[in-house]
Amino acid sequence: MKIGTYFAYWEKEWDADFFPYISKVAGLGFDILEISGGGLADLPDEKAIALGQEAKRYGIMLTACIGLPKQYDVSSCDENVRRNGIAYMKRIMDKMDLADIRQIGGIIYAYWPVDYSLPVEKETARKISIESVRELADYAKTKKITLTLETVNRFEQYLFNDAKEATQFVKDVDRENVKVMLDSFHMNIEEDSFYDAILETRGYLGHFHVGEANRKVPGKGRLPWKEMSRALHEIGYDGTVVMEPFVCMGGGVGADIKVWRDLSDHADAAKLDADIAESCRFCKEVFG
Ligand SMILES: [Mn+2]
Repeated sequence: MKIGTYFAYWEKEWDADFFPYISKVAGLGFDILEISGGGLADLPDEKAIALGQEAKRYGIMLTACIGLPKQYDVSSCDENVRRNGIAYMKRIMDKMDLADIRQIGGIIYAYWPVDYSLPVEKETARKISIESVRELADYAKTKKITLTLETVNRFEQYLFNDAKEATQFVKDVDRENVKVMLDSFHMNIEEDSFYDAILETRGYLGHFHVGEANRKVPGKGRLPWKEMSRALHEIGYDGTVVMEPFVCMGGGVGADIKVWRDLSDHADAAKLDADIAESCRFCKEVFG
C-alpha cells in the first residue's frame, strides 16, 4: 500500500498552491500527495503540467479529492445544476490528465456538505446520481482515470453512509473505473465493525482515507489501526491510503470541517511536520 497525505493539513483554504507540498511530503516520507479537485479546476494548463512534472521529479504520486459544491450537485433534479456539475467534473479531469493524476475521490456523486434545510428525496437523487456517475465514468475512462466514491457520515450526506450502501451503489453504477472509498473518520460514526465494513468492499475498494475519530493524524487516538490493516490485507487491498488530518482552526477549511478548537496542541510549523512524519512512519508500519 502507498501512504499519502492531504495537503490541507497545512492550509486554511482549499485552492492553495500545491506545488511546494510535493517536495515537502517527499521529505517527510510520503509516497502520495492528495490535492483538491477544486484547486485543479482553475489551474492554467502550464501549471497543471508543471505540477505533474514536479511530482515525477520527487517520485510522488498525486491523487485528487473533492466534495462538489451545491451548484455542481450531480444528483440534483434541476437539470441545469446537474449539467453544470458534470461539466465541472470534466474540467477537473482534463486538468488531472495534464498533471498525470489518475484518481479522484470524495463526494463526486452528489454535493457536500448536504443542506438539510431542504427535503431529502433519497431514491430520486440516487437514480439521478447513478446516471451522472456513469457519464463521468465513461469520460474518465478515456483518460484512464478512476473515480472513488467516498462514503461519509449522515451529517454530511445521505446517499450512502456505510460500506454496505456504498458498495451496493458502486455495483449499481456498474463501471469498472468506479470504486468505493472509505474513510476511518466516517466509519467510526457509522460502522458496527471496521473489520466487517472493509470486508464488505472486497473487490470494490479503490481508496482509503485515514484519520483518528477527531481527525488527528493516525496513531494519536483510539481507532483500531491493526484491525483495519488486517481487513485490508484480507481483501487483498494494495491501493492508496491517504491521511486527511485537520487539526488547525481558521479559514474556509476550518469552517467547512468544523474545527472550532485547536487540535494540534498549539503546534508550530516544525511540530506539525514532525507529527505528520511520525504518523507516516506509523502508517507504513501498521499497513505495510
Ligand atoms: Mn475523507
